[in-house]
Amino acid sequence: MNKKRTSHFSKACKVIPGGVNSPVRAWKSVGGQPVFVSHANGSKIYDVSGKEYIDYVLSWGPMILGHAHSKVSKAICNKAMKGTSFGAPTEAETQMAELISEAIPSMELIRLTSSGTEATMTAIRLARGYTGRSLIAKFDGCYHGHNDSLLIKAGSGVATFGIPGSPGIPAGLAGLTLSLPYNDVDALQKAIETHGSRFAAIIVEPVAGNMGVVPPQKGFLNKLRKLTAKYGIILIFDEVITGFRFTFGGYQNLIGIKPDLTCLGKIIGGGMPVGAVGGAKKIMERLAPMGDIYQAGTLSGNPLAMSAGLCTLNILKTKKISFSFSDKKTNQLCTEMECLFAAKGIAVCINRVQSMFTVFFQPGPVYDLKSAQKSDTAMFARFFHGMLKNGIWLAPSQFEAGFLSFAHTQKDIDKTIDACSKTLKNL
Ligand code: KE4
Repeated sequence: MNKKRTSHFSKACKVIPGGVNSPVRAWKSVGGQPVFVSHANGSKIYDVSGKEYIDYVLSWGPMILGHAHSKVSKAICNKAMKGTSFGAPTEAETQMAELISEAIPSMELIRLTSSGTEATMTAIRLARGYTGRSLIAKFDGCYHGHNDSLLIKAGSGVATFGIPGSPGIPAGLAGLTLSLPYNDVDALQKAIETHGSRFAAIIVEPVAGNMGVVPPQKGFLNKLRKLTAKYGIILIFDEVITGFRFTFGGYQNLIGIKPDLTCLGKIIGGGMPVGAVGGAKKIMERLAPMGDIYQAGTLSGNPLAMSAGLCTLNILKTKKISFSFSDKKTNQLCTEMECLFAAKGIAVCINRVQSMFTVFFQPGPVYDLKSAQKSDTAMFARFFHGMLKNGIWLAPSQFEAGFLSFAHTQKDIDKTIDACSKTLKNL
């Protein structure tokens, strides 16, 4: 183990719980000590010993243009010279809201926050306040940030409501959330017909990324939209990952489904802290100070986050036609990895949606949390460490998504395939 690495981690553990500021960074599910990063550029990330890796985590999605994009970094620096936060309205926030609303028309009014968690927390409070109802539903394996109402363990079946997914969450609150199997239209139908008009909202990742990549099956989201509309239930699309990942807009643009509220994050901040909740005017105008449902944030719409985000979105806007560019690379990467695994007789199921993918260590198919959990996580961990050794930085968990950026080159793909071939030799 690299000495520098261990000293960084042991030092961190003395003053930060688990040595990290977000649990997944601690590598608990793959073992070993986490690598400390010194810097990154384009598709590459460098650890404190100077080792270079091709990065497929991209800070969990935001870095779609690649790290330290010259225009984005310059935008942040220029803005920083003029002050970093004012706690007063700025034009950039209006420009951001206009750009998002232009790209995602269902977001008629938008409130900016500093994280995806705040965005989904606000969406849930807004839905409850607007409908006057308390129950909400989510889907097993979908993650929406660490809000008390959404960090719950599914009860068994569609009748039993959730239990706290973490100590510190009152059972009474968890008991207001029902968690259903993703892609299970029958369970959804049954739950809504049983509780229908008691639900304030149903929140969904339109493409799930937090159990590994699990695309929506045909008809699932349409059914969800139909049933929620029928019972006056607020449909919330959590597009924190998918927003501006597949197109200049949301996944909703590609499938033609209009949710009532949408949550964004990650890409719209260009690597700076950001979140956004937006939707139908009649709902959003209930937010203070226009309405009576309270929500706030010292750094919401922060000038640096706006400059990084606006720069990123404006560049993506010009790339509109070539989003498929990174999709082609993802397809090539996944197809060639599939061939390598098959040649070794190792069963994998690679789920992908355009530029996001997950290699599940199992024959598949993987279409919900239960099926995802059949994966051989020990084998994944060995693959993770093997690829790391061969200069490839994958997400340190079987149940996360891998991402490509516009900075990933053909050479990166070729090197990754080569690294995969080397890794499989010793798997
Ligand atoms: P943040 O509060 O971390 O900005 O966003 C929460 C969130 C909301 N919705 C979705 C669909 C998300 O994926 C996330 C956060 N994603 C995780 C990784 N899958 C962030 C990584 C981490 O927790 O460190």
